[in-house]
Amino acid sequence: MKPLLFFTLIVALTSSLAQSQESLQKLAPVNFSQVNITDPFWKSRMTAVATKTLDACILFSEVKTGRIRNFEKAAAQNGQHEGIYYDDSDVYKAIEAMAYSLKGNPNPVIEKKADEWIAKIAAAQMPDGYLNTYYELTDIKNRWTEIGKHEDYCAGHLIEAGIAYQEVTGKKILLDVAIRFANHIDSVIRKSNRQWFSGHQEIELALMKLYHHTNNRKYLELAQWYLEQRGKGYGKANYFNDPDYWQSGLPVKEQTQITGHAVRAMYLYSGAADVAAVTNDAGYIKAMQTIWEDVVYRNMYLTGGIGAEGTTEGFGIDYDLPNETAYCETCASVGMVFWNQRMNMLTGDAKYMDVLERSLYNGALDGLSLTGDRFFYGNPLASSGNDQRSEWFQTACCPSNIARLVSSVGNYIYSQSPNAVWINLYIGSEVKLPVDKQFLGLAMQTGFPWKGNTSITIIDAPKKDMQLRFRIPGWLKEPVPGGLYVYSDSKQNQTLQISVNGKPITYIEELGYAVVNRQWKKGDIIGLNTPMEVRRIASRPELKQDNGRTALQFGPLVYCVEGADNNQQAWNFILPSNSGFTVNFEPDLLGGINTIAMDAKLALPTADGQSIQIMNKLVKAIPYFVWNNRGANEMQVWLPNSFKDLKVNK
Ligand code: FUB
Ligand code: ZN
Repeated sequence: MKPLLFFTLIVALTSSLAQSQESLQKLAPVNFSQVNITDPFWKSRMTAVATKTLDACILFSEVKTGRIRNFEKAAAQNGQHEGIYYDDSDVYKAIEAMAYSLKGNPNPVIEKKADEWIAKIAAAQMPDGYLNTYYELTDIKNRWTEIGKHEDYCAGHLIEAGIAYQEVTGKKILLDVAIRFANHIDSVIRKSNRQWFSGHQEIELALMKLYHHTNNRKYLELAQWYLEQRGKGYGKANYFNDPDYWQSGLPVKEQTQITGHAVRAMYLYSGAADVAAVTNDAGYIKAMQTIWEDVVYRNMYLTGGIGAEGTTEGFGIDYDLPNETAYCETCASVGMVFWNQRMNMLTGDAKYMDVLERSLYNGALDGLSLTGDRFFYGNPLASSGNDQRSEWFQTACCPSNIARLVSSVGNYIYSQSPNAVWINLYIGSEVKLPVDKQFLGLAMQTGFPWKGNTSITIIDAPKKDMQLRFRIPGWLKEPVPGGLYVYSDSKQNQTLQISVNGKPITYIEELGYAVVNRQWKKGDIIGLNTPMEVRRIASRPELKQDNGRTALQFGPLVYCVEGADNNQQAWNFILPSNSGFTVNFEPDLLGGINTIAMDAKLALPTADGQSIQIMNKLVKAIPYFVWNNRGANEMQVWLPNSFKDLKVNK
């Protein structure tokens, strides 16, 4: 990390902490650039992004589609727009992912490519700061006339990319472009008080990043303005002209239910949380707590995926969560990570991190192949063998979104409050954090997600008492808060065990965190044991699609059965209630995973096809996120308990 960058981060963190003392926000984030990831599980995903996903984004942005050509043409003010009106956003998200990736995987070729793109983007910006290749190449007179056309969404992604690229490389050209565009929006849209809001949310959270980055209140006010424009009846939503589709049926503070397009909702509530954290507006927090319960208690898949409906790419009706047709867009799980982190920072409650971890390891990671160059857009929980990750999509929001999430996973591990450092996710890493003009340095090593043993070594310690707060993973006692899914086995719930220098210690528990307060010493070793075992899960009776079925979880990972491990079939057996499980670490399978072997009963047609024969069979389950890395084949997460619920794939 460059010394200047480090200094800037410390100042930024200290000022955000100072602000948090008088604000409703309990915790300040620890930025990914302060965290050195050493974790084998995450490093291999980050390497896949650095070596393959970014190449795919480059290939498809500048060779196989016209995304980069659009910027060149806009700069030349000549040529036809190629693709869809929101395609600029994919380029910005790819640059953001490149920036994060460059931090851990410096690569002059990637950096040169990003610089080249940035020069083209800058050249395409209009003198008044406007930048959108779709309108620049169609009819510029039509700009800012259709709320649904994603101009502010693209601007938001530009802002995020500009900040990320400057933070990592120190280069400011893209950020300056973004600031000019933000100023344009502020003067043209907000100042004229147009009947306008963001048809696809994103700019709100981006403006809040810009506010923190520049300390210019104008961007906070603009973000707040965008939030307050909702629920006033402006614009016509794409689907059934229903304003709930884009979360504008009611003002944000009056919303109580999750509605509509899932990614839009996640980005909206992330932006609202950011604004509330600064303005202390409890109205937003209250609304979001209610909406969050509506998501997690009634509308979330076990994988942390959201959005059951393909038509609207969004939420359906409560408890209606079909598995095979589950939409569960990768971007929506990425959005769950964003929103839940913010809710955690506002409240200091670990339940949000529990959900974040579920969406991250299951719903989001499933979007990326192990090789890094194939992607799921939707992430169903059952497949009859017709699903396959793609190289790219016509609407290609997901590849660069999962790339930026994976390469910035360091954002979610630690957070800080005055006199406390919070350990939220168990991911091998090193960090050095300012604590009252001194430092706390930590080095974490962990077996997650395969083993529940973690050890944290104190590398630097301030000369005073301070708290470490360790998240007690919620899955030790329940799969999810709110009871949509429950453990259905008779195993005793476990808890986090902590030792310091080999001696077990007691701790107090606050909102799902184990709080340990002491004067830490350099060389102290904290041992954390989060017992992992196979747990059977059932759903609430209202969730009809999972009735009579069981899902399996081991630690933070949801499991599935895939045909590739089971004679190409995953729908032809039942899991009796008395089956035992054996967990095996298989180093050579799918990059090294824990598999679960279980006694199941197969239903096979007899040779004459007239009846069904029952056979005992050892069935193997694998973590859900690694399925479909061996071609298209059958898969299911929810396994039938009895033959009455068996649905054989035809
Ligand atoms: O509209 C931009 C992105 O494309 C959305 O976030 C995704 O759901 C996809 O529709
Ligand atoms: Zn997407």
